[in-house]
Amino acid sequence: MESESLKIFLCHASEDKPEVRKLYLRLKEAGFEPWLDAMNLLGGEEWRLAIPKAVREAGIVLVCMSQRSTTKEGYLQKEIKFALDVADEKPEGRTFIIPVRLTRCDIPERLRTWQCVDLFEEDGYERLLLALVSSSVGSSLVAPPTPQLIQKKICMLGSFGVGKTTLVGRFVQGIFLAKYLTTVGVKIDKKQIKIHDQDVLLMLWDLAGEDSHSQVQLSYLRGASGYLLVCDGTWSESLATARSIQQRVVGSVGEVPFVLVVNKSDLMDNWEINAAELEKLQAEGWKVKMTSAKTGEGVEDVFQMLTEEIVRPPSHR
Ligand SMILES: Nc1nc2c(ncn2[C@@H]2O[C@H](COP(=O)(O)OP(=O)(O)OP(=O)(O)O)[C@@H](O)[C@H]2O)c(=O)[nH]1
Ligand SMILES: [Mg+2]
Repeated sequence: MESESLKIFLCHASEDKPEVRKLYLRLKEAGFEPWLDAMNLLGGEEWRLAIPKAVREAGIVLVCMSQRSTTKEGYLQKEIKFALDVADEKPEGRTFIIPVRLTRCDIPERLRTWQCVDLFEEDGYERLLLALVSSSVGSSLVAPPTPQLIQKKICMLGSFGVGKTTLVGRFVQGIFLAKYLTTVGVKIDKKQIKIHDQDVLLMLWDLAGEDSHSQVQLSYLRGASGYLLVCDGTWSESLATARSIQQRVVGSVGEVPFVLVVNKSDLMDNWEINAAELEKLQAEGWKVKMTSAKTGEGVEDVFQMLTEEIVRPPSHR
């Protein structure tokens, strides 16, 4: 996450530890700062003191439960009570607790006022990420939220290795990530921009790229206002993959604004994608833009272009 990550306290019973540990690792990958006693407690630190401190410092508490744990009396119950007390001190309307069901089970009475997420459902994890991202607005913003601020979710889609993560790194942090570290699952970042005097907070969902073994997980597109379809100018096959992804997006979520990003424009000597091919796509109505995450060429423009497309009323597109 940009600037400061959202701190997430994972409240759970020992029976659910293996499941919760998996959730902890996924949330860490996604750019959050989860807190799980087994992972975060330093040896010798007094856990009875450390836990209330961690709950108080958390931006959000996930109360993880299952059939196994909801019937059990014990520390989980104490943690829930403590989290509820802290929640009482939070400003009205602020999401502080999200009950998370790991398996189908009854939700304890006192947690029923909070919107629950079912992790066992097929798109449970994506729903949880959405809830976390919307609740983190205000906790780690570039500027304090204003009533004029609108929030838009944008996904980065394309083949593996085309530069999705590097483009986000250039745009958000202004740096070039030379080392290739493939993205696992999803990584979320934020950046606030201005479009015609309108402040827009972009939630950037950088997804794992597509390869011969795995397709882009389109369930992550839920709630997205638009996407950057990235290909690598030095690799013509990545354009074919981009076209195939775009068709699948239309088939699964319908027409969503997008811009085709032809990245690595600094490597013109090894260029494979020809201009005629791109002109053909433009003639079909595609928005196409060349970028280099290395030099920064076109990077700001492409995010700006997509956001303009998103905030413009559909009749003006
Ligand atoms: N020369 C050059 N290299 C780039 C550019 N953009 C990305 N790269 C390099 O390409 C490699 C892959 O970049 P990533 O951003 O990790 O690619 P990705 O699309 O996120 O890949 P996956 O996460 O595996 O889907 C890295 O070594 C980057 O440094 C660019 O514009 N120019
Ligand atoms: Mg990546």
